[in-house]
Amino acid sequence: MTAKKFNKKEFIREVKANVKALYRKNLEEATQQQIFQAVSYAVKDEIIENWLATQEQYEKDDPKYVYYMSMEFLMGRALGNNMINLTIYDEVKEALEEIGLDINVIEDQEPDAALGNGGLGRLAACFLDSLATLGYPAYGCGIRYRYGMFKQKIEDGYQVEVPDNWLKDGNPFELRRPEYAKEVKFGGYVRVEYDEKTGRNYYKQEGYQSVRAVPYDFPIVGYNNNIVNTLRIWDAEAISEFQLDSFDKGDYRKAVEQENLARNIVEVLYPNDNHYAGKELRLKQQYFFISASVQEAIAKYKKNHDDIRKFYEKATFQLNDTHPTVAVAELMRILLDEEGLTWDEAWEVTSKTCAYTNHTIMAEALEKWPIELFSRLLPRVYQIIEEINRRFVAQIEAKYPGDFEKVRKMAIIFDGQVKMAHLAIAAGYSVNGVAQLHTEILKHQELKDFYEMMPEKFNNKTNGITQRRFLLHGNPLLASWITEHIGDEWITDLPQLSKLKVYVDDPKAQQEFMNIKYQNKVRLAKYIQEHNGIEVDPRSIFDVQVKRLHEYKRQLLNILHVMYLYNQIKDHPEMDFYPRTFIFGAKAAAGYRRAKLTIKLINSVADVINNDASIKNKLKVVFIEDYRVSNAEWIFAAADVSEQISTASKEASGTGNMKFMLNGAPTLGTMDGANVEIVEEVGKENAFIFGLTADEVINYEQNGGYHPENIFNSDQDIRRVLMQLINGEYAPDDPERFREIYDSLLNTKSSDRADTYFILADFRSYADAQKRVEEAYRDEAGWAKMAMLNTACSGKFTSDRTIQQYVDEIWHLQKETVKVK
Ligand code: GPQ
Repeated sequence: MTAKKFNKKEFIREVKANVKALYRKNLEEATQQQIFQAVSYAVKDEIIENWLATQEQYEKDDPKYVYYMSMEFLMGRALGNNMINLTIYDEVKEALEEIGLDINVIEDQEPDAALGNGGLGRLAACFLDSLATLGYPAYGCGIRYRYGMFKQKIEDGYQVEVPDNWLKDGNPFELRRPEYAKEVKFGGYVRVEYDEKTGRNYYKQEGYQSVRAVPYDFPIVGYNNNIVNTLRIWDAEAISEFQLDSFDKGDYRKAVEQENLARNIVEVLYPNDNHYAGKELRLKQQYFFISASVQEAIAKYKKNHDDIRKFYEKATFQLNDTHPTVAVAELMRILLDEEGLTWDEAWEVTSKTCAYTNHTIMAEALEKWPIELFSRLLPRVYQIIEEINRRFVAQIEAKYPGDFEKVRKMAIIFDGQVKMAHLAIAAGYSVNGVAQLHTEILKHQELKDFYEMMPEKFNNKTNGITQRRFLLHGNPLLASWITEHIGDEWITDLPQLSKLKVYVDDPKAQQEFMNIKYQNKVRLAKYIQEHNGIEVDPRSIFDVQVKRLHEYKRQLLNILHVMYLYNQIKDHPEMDFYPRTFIFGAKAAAGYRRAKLTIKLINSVADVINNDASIKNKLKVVFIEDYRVSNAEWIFAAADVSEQISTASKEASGTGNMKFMLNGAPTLGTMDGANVEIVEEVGKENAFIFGLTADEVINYEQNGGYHPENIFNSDQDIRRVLMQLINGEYAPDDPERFREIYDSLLNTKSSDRADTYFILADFRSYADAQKRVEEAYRDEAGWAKMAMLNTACSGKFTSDRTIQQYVDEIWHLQKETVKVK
């Protein structure tokens, strides 16, 4: 299983040749960006043989593939990761040094492939890495957005969104594959023809508009195993006029409309996380990439199989949340209208092919499309969903005779809406949540009726992360230290990290471990100085909350607590207080007003505190601009404390929590999502747990009885902090600026319950937990042990384990091996 030998001389020669061929320049004249391109093409050359060999091997073995269908793949940078997985990172580093180049600077030229919002998109990227590393045949199927997740600038404390023109310098790793282009049709109407001979109705979409879907392939390099899978993302091009039906030829207006459709459809990623906005263009995006991907999966199957009724033996579709659920109906459409199967035959194939992952219980994330919009845009697909619904409702009625409530709650089409989750559950053979607690809540609360009707479909797959990116690449010092102590098998077998447990009481090992943490803090401090102009002390506790900005994730609880600490220090200047740096990183959806105001609040508090010389640098607050995969790798490596403080029951899993743990940062968190399992692995004494439990939260939500105003009235510290939101303490120029946040916590006049996310309920126990963090940190040996135990116990949270469970319990794929020639 060893990769091809790396030839340094040859590599340098190629980099130089690439600079010439691409830019007609010698190395000395080239910019760092140009050198990045040249190096990337040289690395791509190392990949291409394996890519070919893998696809040949698959062709020969005719395995079953998983098609991971996702609106988002948050890949981050490719160059560093590809070098890591090819196991040529150190060699390339040396080669570049030889010609006077710094690999870090070269890597830093690459824009992140930010084709995703947050956890859901990054999970998809980690899964692709694990699939290739474990040797499972897989395609990632998605959209090649021209503009990915916006870049975040902070101006006067406010978030400003800047377009992410990630393709402007060209993308060295992608491969355009026009030979696999597909036509995707929108709108028009359905004509039904009865065929006397077969006695069947035939359905034809007419008067439609179409776009040409053109795939771009990205190599997904497995770790040290010669396997290269493919991420296939679709671009939209206009159908050129000579391809138009003779009927449409010369229809100028239609030609222009089709061109606009093509231009708009892949223009931009919707920047919403855990939130459904119901935009027509979003549904177009969904159908666009799904239709193209399903067509391609079928075409691939038919190349060497005759019986389409056995399609599911060679392909399975994993639907990453409900966003790709239209795949169910599109597969039915092709099987019925193009392959000529009967309904029952088509349904058998579809329901053995599709599986669904749920990633949230947040009500505002549930996708429900108005039937008017849906049927206008996808007339034939809508007809098919109506029929799926008719049959499903009949099943419900058969099982629960006379119980109309069941139909009301479970139907796929109801109240003028198509409910995508219901479609995914009714049609799929598997429904999974992403952490134990989350799956239990699905089974017994959110999807209770579905679980009662079809319990066999439900299962849990606790999320995971790839250690190749988030330790081996992101934290090279710790990675080397671990390898020195326990060997390098952890790179593909993360539970090996438990072997580190014998070192947790060893003073020398403790010191080395904490020294590495310190160096990573220095690296981050430099980054913060360069990007934020704020000086932070690497000896202070780095207390970090990085994730999307959302009310349920409660960045507000964190910053209110910082305001409280500041009050304490001001009141008691002599108080013994261990210096703390509170680090935030978060993008808010462009249209999420309250989230954006929270960013302003964090920056306003930072301004006051960071500029108050009287507190002698005991407190610093930093908001890292443009939090994304590439800077995340450095942030996790440098963290002392991992803030995972969502309202219990609301965070389906979390995956950032796992990246912190892997890098030796204990969790300060609620018993929510995968935090529960983190505590299970590392022990309660090696985490800082606080707050209401999921059951308590759900009980309040269902039965009432929560009164934040009572807390406000009885706790003077809390009252004071809240008053500071409206007395101009942090907004002298506009004391009303943060009124909305204040009102959200106390005012029941607003439509929803005051303090929807139980911030006041959890404030005291959060502050107590923070106190425990401080005490624990003062005990150097104790802290080192705790940090090391977090790394040592993080083995469960590799995405390799998650993927193996998907393979064993859902997909049933066979492992492939590829030899190099
Ligand atoms: N998640 Cl529905 C997202 O990142 N975006 C979404 O739109 C939805 C879910 C997250 C979820 O909030 C986290 O708890 C999970 O860890 C993550 O998906 C991956 O499952």
